[in-house]
Amino acid sequence: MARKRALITGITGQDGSYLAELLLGKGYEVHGVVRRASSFNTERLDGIYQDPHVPDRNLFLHYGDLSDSSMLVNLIHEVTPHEVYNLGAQSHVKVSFETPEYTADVSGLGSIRMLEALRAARSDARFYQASTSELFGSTPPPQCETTPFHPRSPYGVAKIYSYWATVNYRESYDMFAVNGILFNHESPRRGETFVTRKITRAVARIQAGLEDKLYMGNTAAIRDWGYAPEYVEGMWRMLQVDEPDDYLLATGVGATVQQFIDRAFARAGLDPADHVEIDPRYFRPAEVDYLLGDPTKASRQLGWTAQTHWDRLADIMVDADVQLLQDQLNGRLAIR
Ligand code: NAP
Ligand code: F7E
Repeated sequence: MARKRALITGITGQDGSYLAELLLGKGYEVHGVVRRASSFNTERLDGIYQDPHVPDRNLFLHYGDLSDSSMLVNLIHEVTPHEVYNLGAQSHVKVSFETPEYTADVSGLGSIRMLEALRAARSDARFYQASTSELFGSTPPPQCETTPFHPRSPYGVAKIYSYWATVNYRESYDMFAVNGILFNHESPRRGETFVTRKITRAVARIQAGLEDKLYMGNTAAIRDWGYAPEYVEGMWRMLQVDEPDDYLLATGVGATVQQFIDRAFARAGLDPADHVEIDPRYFRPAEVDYLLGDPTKASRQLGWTAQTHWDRLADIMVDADVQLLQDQLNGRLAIR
């Protein structure tokens, strides 16, 4: 059988990089959309080129942007993918309050541009939309696939548009289009300004004596944090079933930001009381207080279950950031 081709928007992000590795390992030809930037932005893909077990010759990167519909149309014609994973987004909730229109354009309209490109090409590719627990916003937990939405940020509002666009194209045009409603998932590749990575990176720097203080926003918020490599496996499974449907991925276990802080500092033998301070700059105009997912449907129908909960995740991320910093410091010493 011919090799399957997958197209990933957001391939340079946390999830895109893990998904690319997963699909290459399964023998896919992987195509990714990369934004032009003034400095390298493909760092998370470096492992693919360095790992002899991952066939990088099957990875193809294309310059593009979710705001550029003609580019997306041309790309669909060129790649003729079997599967499309729309992971590209302005994905930072706090930043979305400062860039609401841009966030709506990329994280909202971007999905319609991709769906229209597929429709124009009469493609029968299976389409995955990166939906989010931010859709639930202020609706109390536990949240499942039928829980009403009440987004609390321009990011959540943009993503709700993409959620319904995906449902609508499935119903209107008989497309295999699905939403993965993913709760927070993290890893050593998490962007440095999301809360878990901000904490674990600071822990490493405080332990090394490079910093002394960590300034935080609302540490009472509760999140259901899982491990990103497990979640991309769930995305792939959503496109392998017979009938398209929407699924929620979560661990079913929640913790406060404060609990994550305590665990991360303890892992490095530090006391957070000596280092953590609250800075109102990190508060949001509207907060999502409590997210806790019920992943029963994914467990029953996809055979997917999260293996890593927030406490083990904190350990993994602290260890990785401590190691990363050591490597960087050693490199700097070597250059001198
Ligand atoms: P991420 O690390 O922030 O990656 C976002 C990706 O989107 C990056 O590759 C980024 O490119 C790309 N991108 C940004 N603006 C773009 C544009 N205008 N055109 C094309 N690509 C653009 O996010 P992530 O954590 O991997 O999340 C992947 C997706 O899942 C996102 O859609 C996010 O909203 C959603 N999601 C994430 C979580 C989570 O907890 N991680 C949970 C639910 C849903 P650059 O590298 O050039 O910036
Ligand atoms: O915040 C609180 C903050 O920015 C988590 C994105 O991947 O997951 C992510 O969105 C919580 C919030 O993620 C700081 O107020 C306290 O309550 O790590 P975060 P998020 O907003 O949950 C969802 C599912 C997505 O879809 C998004 O794309 O932590 N918090 N102090 C802080 N957050 C940050 N970033 N920085 C702080 O200093």
